[in-house]
Amino acid sequence: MTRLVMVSNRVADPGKDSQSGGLAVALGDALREYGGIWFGWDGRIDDTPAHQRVALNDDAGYCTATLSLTQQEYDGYYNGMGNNVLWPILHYRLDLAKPEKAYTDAYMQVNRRFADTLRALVQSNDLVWIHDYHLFPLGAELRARGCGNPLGFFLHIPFPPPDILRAMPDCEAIIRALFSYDVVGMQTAGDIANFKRYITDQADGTIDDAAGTATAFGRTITVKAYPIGIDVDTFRAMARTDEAEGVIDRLQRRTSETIQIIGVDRLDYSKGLPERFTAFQYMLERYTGHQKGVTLMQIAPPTRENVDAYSDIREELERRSGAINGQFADFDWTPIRYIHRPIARRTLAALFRGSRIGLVTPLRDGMNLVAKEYVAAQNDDDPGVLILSKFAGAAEDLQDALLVNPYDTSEVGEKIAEAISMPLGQRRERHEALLARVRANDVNRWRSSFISDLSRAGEA
Ligand code: ADQ
Repeated sequence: MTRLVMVSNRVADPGKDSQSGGLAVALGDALREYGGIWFGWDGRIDDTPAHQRVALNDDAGYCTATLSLTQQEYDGYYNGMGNNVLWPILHYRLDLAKPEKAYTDAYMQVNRRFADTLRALVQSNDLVWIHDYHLFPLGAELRARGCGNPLGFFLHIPFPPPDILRAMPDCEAIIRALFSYDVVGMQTAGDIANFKRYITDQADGTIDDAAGTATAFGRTITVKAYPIGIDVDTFRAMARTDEAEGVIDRLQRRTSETIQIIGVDRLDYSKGLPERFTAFQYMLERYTGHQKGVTLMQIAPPTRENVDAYSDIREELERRSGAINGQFADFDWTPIRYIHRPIARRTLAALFRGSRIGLVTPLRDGMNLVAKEYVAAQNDDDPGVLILSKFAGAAEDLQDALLVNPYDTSEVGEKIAEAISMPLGQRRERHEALLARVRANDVNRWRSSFISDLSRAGEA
């Protein structure tokens, strides 16, 4: 019997509402279907010998196997290599990358420790699916420990062109490690094209486009785009409960006579939030008739606050939203409502449905599930307009959104004005096309196409 072994940096807590309904649920469903284990960090720091111990739990209908990190591992592997090196570089932000040898060492050390523990948990028929940039080397470490199982890797964030990628410390070793997997999946065709360019130009490898394979370092692997999606019907239903109606009603009473624009992002420099505020300011300055007629609600919960770049962006956003509100607000209207904390997913779904414009303008994003959630939540007969950055992976598929260059704040401002005045017929046409794409590439397709390619690799 084939089981699935899922591995990610953090193992999701199925009890948390902010996670339920998202990727955590999709992966949890796959584990319930196949049986198996979800392995990774439990999110805790523990400097006692107990951090070595793996904790098993099967409360969620599948087994989780988790480890704690020591403070030194957390600082080097997670905060250092993960947040200060790989995340900025893979998001094209070489200016924010702070590579240090201690980080690379800790990164390898944690990947080796994970491999030691995981090796003992993997059974001979298991499919092993490893997620994201924290764990690039894990497949190679498992192979070094004699693991012959089908190994798959999926990168959730962008894969940049070779010249940017080469800023990664030990870049060649990391790419070589990817060839220990049988299937390497990325979000978009653009990411795959960048990967293939690295293989042909820097690794002396070859590509077979028809077969979807790359050959280098003595191995041939499947390399494909598997665009991640959402559970469309579940999210649509969440936006239509009695509770959701109550939220929308309250929202519309508070903002009567105004058009609501919504932005929902983790507070991260990759999400283009200061530029978004400036674009909104541009629109208010240029289209004075829209003043008092439109409100931007930006929900941006904190993440990674102990990294300087994140506290900087928080301060910048507070300054910018304060300045814009100071410039335009009146006793009966506040242009920007900035909420700096997590909101329950069911409330988010209702807020999406109650908002005429979804503003999703990352400077760079692997996919961006918020764009898809916004589309799914809309009323089919009176839908809102999605404004989407052309640098989000989602733009490859969602061509019927109003696509924008997020760096060009006047262009984004003009598109906001266009969205405000878009006639119902055009809104419906665009929404119908967008919803069809969101449905075509939903989370079930993402999961099952990856797993079936991985099983095929196992048979081969
Ligand atoms: P993220 O960078 O986190 O994910 P995204 O794809 O938008 O970005 O997913 C965020 C999720 O968190 C969405 O489901 C959203 O609804 C939820 N969320 C955001 N703000 C919230 C809030 N205030 N309260 C509660 N929930 C909130 C990474 C990559 C993306 C890629 C995903 C999945 O950076 O590019 O799309 O993984 O692969």
